[in-house]
Amino acid sequence: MLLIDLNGKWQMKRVVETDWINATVPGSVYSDLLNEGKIEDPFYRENENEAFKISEHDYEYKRTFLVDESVLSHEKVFLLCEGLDTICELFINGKKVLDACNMHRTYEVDVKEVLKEGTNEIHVLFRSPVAYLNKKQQEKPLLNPEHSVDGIGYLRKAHSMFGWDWGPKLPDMGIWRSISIRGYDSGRIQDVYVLQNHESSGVDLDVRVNVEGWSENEMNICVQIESPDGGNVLEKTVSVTDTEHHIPFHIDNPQLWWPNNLGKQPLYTVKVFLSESEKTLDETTFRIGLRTMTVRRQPDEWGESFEYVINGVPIFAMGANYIPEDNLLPRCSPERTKRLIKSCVQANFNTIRVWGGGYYPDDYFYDFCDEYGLIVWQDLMYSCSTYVFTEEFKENIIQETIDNMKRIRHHASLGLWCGNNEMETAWAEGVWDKKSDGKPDYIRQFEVCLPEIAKSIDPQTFYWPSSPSSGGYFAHPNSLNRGDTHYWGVWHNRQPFTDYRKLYPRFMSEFGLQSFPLLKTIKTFTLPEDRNIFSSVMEAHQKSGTSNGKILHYISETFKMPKNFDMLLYVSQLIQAEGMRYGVEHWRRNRVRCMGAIYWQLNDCWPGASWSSIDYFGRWKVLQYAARRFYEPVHASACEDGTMVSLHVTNETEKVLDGTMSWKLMTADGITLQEGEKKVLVEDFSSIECVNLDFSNVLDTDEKKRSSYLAFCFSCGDLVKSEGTVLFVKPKHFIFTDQALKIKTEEQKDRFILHITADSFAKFVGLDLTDADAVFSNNYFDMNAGETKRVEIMKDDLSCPLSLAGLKDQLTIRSLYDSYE
Ligand code: BMA
Repeated sequence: MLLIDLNGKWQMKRVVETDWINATVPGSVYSDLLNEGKIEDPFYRENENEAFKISEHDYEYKRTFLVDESVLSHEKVFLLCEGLDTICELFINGKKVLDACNMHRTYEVDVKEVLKEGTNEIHVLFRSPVAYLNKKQQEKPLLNPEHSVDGIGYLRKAHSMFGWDWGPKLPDMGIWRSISIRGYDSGRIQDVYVLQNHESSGVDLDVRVNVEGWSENEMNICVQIESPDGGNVLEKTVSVTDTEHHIPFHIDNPQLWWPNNLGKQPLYTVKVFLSESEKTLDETTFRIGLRTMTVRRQPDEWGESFEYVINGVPIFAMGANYIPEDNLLPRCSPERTKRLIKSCVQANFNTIRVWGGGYYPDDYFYDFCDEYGLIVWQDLMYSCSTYVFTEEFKENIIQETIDNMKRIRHHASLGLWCGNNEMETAWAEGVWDKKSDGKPDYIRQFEVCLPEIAKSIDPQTFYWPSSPSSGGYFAHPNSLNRGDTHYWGVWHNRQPFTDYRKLYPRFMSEFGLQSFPLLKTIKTFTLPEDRNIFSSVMEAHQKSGTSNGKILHYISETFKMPKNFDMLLYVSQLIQAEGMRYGVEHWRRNRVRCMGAIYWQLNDCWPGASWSSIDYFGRWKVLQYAARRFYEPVHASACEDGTMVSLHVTNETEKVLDGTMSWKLMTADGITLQEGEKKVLVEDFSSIECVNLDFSNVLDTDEKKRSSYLAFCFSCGDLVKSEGTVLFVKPKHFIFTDQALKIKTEEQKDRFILHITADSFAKFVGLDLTDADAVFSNNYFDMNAGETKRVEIMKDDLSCPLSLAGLKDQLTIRSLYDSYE
């Protein structure tokens, strides 16, 4: 039971200084210094370099709090620290009560003896994480990526805070999650785990309640299970006889939880009370979803399948990789995360991978995934580094894993636990073997210790040793024939994105292309003179070497040279979106053989160039809009080869579709050269080729190939389900003409409606607002000559309220044709 909330106002200072300044807890050194005007925004221009130096110093925090007799009258009084970042000593009234060294852990200390009635003082001393790593590296160097501070494997602290190929080096410190004093009498609930057994007659629940008791008095456990609408409550009470109790429930007519686009997300509330006579000693509440969820691996003609199976249904996983939302953790909030998760489902995601180089997200992250229906692929927090698996390290990470698995395991959205990011591949295919003797430690950690913990703490969730992996023990971890795959030939090796079509992975969990964020975002960290992609400031906000040049390389393969900085940003996003579309459509066409596409990466932790589809400020890049189309449950796509085109439909729904695929070969100014249609039946959860077309007779000159395109559309009755276009040359060689794009606007109570017209074929028609942010119902789409497109903006999705006139003032429109001279 909460007795004293220690969050709120504290004081802090650098240890060697004398003046204390105001601080906020939960919080951090960087954010306190920033709030008190002691440093400039570390994200601005090249401020990161100076700001980094802060992390080379030690800092301390203190506050006082009042303790009255009622606090001390509890049998047990604990200090609960839900997040300490990272190496610190904690004192109460001058007595050391805790040494902590793991940001991912929850620490609890019995403080009854050190507290006194009246004013008490708590004092936390944080040691520089950078000084610590430097010292440890001198003793025995560990391997890690070039882009981070060396030795990250020595500290259980979000690795990306030390710099990544998309994020700054700002290894902050502080009390980053809640801190409080809690009191208990007689006993308390230690943990609750709900095991589900799905039968044809309903769902059997085994509610496993562990209690800790220190009195002889009789205690009772009461469990209540409340239906999603709250209307029905099942309740059972048992008396405490042991530490572990199994309380069975049967749920008739269960309302099953489904991922986004596959069904609803009903959540049952579980309440557990521990009581003594009439007095409640402890209680806990959480929500579960009734579903079965696993990963099926079955030998087949290609090797071994790797697919999520939910409630018995194998599904094609669609989503992106999630990284920490901010390098300064106090800037994260439920509102920001909610907006991000909502953006994922708006773009038809059904899954999200929490990448292993950050931290275990807050409870609200999983709550939103439960509510919106995103399956969470949860990496454990190890990435691209070697670790020394000493007894001390082992104890530390076991505790960390238990803390986090117990916290997260009940969430309906939890899909799997994965040992680490890209470490098995580094050992099996990289150069680590020649530089380090840590390979046996790797096996002990990820293939013995952690899976054992997972099995005892969360036996109902699938464990996977690494991403990518083929099942472990260095057996071709990045094989295309089994397990999951990361493919970086496109981008890191500069291969053309058309190479994606040469690959038939079982589950693609990482692939990506970089782009720049929007101009509005770049303006937040640059001066006008910095707005050139090779300026020192723009290069400082590109963390992957000389990748600004690589973005230009990819642009040059597909598009004309953009005419100015702003257009370069736009075209960089187009190339990224085209690459991802190209890959995903191919893998969805090969549904069954491939059952997942999770692109790298969803979001950013600061403003800069990266692989993200949503930038630091939550703004949708072109890719996020493209994902909304290429992840739509019913998606039509084209596979072109010269003047041959096959048209396909992929159906990720339980409905059989009776529809029509229609196509038109057209000139840019709207003359139809050929047209046709075909009725098709698309089975549930399947992908089919509808038709194979050969235009070699019509498109017999370069001139015709450069001025004609194919528009296709799959519809069911009057409803257009999905549509697209195909060019027969690269867009840079297509002859576009002036499209005279026009917008008519209209206002309704909850939304604005835009009617857009084009005089000739327009590609990647992009809408934006100069200052405000909006999510458009469709964006960066293609338009046929003479066509009118309707696009909506929900007022709820606007970053600030706008009148119709205000909206018109800010609205901009462009297409690929406007990007060059
Ligand atoms: C993958 C990820 C990240 C990295 C990204 C881009 O390997 O796991 O470590 O940021 O590639 O290079």
